[in-house]
Amino acid sequence: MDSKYNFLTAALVLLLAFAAEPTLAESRWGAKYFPNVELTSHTGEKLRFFDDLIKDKVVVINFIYTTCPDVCPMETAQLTRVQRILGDRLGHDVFFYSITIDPDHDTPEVLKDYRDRFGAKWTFLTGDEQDIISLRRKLGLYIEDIGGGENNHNVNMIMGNQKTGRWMKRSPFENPYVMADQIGNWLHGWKMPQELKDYASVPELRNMSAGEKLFRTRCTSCHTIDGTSDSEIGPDLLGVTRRRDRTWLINWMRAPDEMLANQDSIAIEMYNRFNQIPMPNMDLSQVDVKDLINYMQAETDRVLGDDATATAGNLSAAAPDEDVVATMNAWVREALPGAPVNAGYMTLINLGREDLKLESVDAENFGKVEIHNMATVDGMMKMQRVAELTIPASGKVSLKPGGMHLMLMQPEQELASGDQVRMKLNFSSGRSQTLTLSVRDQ
Ligand code: HEC
Ligand SMILES: [Cu+2]
Repeated sequence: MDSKYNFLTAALVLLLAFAAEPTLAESRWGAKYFPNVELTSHTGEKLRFFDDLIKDKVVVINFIYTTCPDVCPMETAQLTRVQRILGDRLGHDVFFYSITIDPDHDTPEVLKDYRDRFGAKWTFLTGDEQDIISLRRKLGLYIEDIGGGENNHNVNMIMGNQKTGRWMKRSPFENPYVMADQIGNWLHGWKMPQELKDYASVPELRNMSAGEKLFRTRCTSCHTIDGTSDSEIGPDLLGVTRRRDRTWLINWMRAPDEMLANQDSIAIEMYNRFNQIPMPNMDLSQVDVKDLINYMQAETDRVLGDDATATAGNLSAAAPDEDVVATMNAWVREALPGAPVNAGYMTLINLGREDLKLESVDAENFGKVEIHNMATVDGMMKMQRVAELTIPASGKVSLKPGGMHLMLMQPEQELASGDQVRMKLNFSSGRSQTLTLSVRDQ
C-alpha cells in the first residue's frame, strides 16, 4: 500500500467518521463496500451497481420517485442545468444516475417518460426495493446528521470519484455552476490537471468574468453574495464594497491572517462575530484581488441598484410608512416547461417593534400559494406546509433555496427568465402588501 493511498484513506475515514459502521478501511469504498446489486435502466438494460455504474468513474447519484410532487422535480431540473454546463462531458467522463426509491411504481417505462419530460440525458434506474434501500444506506443518505449541522440535512444527492475514494454529499439547491465545477474539475483534479480550457469553452460559461469565476470556485464554500444570509461560515458579501474602504478590502483579501495578527479592529470584531473561524490566506495575487473586487462591486450594483447611497435592506422600503415589511432579493425560480410548481424566494425584514405574522400569499397567474419548509423524512428531503410565518420584531426571515420558500402551485402559464410575478402578502393584522418578483434561473 503506498503512502498516498494511506493518506487518502485516512482523510476519508476522518470525513466519514460519523457515517459508517466499522469496516476495514481498505474495503470501505471499494468493490467490497458497495453492493454490486443489479439495477435496470430506463431502457431495460441490466446493470451492476459497482461494476457497470461507478467503478473508476466520477459520478453523481441521486434518489427520486417520479410521483414526488415537488422536491424531485426541482432536483431533476437542477441537474439538467448542471448537465447543460457540463456539455458533452456528461456520459464521457462524468456520469449521473437517478435511482428510484419507489420501484413498484417506477418501472423502466415510467422512468423513461419522466426522463424525457425533463430532457435529462443521464441514466435512470430501478431495481429491487431492498437492494435500493441498502444502496441508500451504504451511500450514507439515511444519516440525517453527519455532524456538520444544518447544511447536511437537505441532501438526497452524493457525488464522488470511486477510484480516489473522494465522496461528498451535495444539496440539490446548490448553484449549478459550483456543482459543475466540483464534478468536472475538482473531483477529476485528483488524477488530472484542471481542464479549465475545456470548461471555459462551454457556451454558458464564456460570459463569466474572471472575478466571478474565482469567486465561484474559491469563495462560495464560505460566502454567499446575495444579501440573504449571514448564517454561512462567513458574512454575506453583498454590499461589502460599499461598507468597507477599498484599501482595507485589498489588504484583507491579500492577507487576512496578517490583519488579524496586527489587531486590525475590524478584523478582530469580525473574527469574534463569526465564531472565531479565521478567513484563510489564499495567496491571491494583486490581479485576482482586483478581479474579485470588481465582481463583488458589480454584483452589489446589480442586486441593490446603482444608487451609491443604497444600503442593504432598504430596497422596497421606499415608502416605509405604507409597507408592512421591507423585502430584499425577491425572485421566482424559472421552472422547466411542464413543471407543476415554481418556488419563490425573498427576505422579509420587520423594521417594527412587534412580531408580524404572514398568513397567506396570493400570486398572479398561480392558483394557489403555500409557505413551505424543508425537512428530511426517512432520509429523503421533503417539503412541509407552514401555516403561518412569524417575522420577529426587528428581525428577518429568509426564504431561500434549500430552505423555506413560497410554493407557487397550479401555474396558469409558463414563466421564463425576465418575466415578472406580482404577489400579495397577507398579514394577520389584516394589512397586506404587494410586490413584484422577477423570474430567474438561479
Ligand atoms: C474557509 C472559509 C472562507 C473562505 C474560503 C473565504 N472566506 Fe472570506 N471570510 C471568511 C470569514 C470567516 C470571514 C469573517 C472574518 C473572520 O472571521 O476572520 C470572512 C470575511 C471576508 C470579508 C470581509 C467581509 C466584511 O464584512 O468586511 C471579505 C471581503 C471576504 N471574506 C472575501 C472573501 C473572498 C473574495 C474569498 C474568495 C477568494 C473568501 N473570502 C474566501 C471565511 C472565508
Ligand atoms: Cu415546496
